[in-house]
Amino acid sequence: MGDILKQLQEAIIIGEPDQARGLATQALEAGVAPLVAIEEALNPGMQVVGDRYERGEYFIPDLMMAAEAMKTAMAVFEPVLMARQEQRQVLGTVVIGTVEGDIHEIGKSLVATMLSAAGFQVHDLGVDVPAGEFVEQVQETRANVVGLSALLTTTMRNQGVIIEALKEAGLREQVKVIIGGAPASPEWAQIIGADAYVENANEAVAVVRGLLGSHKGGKMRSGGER
Ligand code: B12
Repeated sequence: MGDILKQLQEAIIIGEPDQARGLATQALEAGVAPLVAIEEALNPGMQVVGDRYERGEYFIPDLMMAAEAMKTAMAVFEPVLMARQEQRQVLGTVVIGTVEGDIHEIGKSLVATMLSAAGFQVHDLGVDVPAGEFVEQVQETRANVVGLSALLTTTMRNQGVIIEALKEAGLREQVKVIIGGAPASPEWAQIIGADAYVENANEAVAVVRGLLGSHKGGKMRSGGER
């Protein structure tokens, strides 16, 4: 079992989507829980990829292939995670996306998956999402939480732009805003008026639970609840 996870991690690192799909399937068949596979193979694999890029050993095409391998493996795990979630009560509604101008999706998608697996109803708007679309979706889904991802120093300011747009639309009071991505920080969250900076996908679940729990009346109703 440990072997399969090691091989899966390697398939991410070398950017082999077909191998990643096969190994993810094997892991499930061997009884590995999807969250364990994500935490022990996919995440550390992407970490290695990022480190190699930063050391100049990997280039953009390597990153694209690793991202593709990561996505195919996630596509195997997601239905299983979601099936488990269906049996649970929805804890809240989250609208999440990567801000305008930014196409980094892996971290945002991981956070979305972890939140879904933990029992939140998640609306993932994808990447390069304009402020207006966040506002519309918050209105439409009556979300409790908005998650804003930005990986570039040039796009992180759009996290602040979205918060301003939520204020202008009169929605800021009804949602908690969490931000994440490499250039963000607790200080940045404070500057732009976000409720929290979150460092990684595991922390996201705890932080969102905490933010909603502290909201008046304890657990919040989700917009999607019937
Ligand atoms: C993979 C990658 C890419 C891939 C993205 C593929 C994809 N489909 O997503 C591609 C090749 C497309 C790419 C393109 C570019 N990239 Co790039 N990329 C990366 C890289 C190596 C890894 C990012 C990643 O996926 N990490 C793995 C995930 C799991 O981690 P994560 O994203 O940090 O997410 C975690 C946390 O941050 C947090 N989090 C993230 N988002 C959110 C949101 C919420 C709500 C919460 C709660 C938490 C949270 O939780 C996540 C899970 O634990 C980083 C380097 C790095 N170390 O970050 C550079 C990096 C981000 N890229 C960089 C650059 C410069 C670019 C390009 C401009 C390159 C170019 N010259 O074209 C373009 C920009 C394109 C654009 N307009 O967006 C720079 C940014 C520098 C800066 N300070 O602005 C970095 C830091 C590399 C570097 N050191 O130079 N990139």
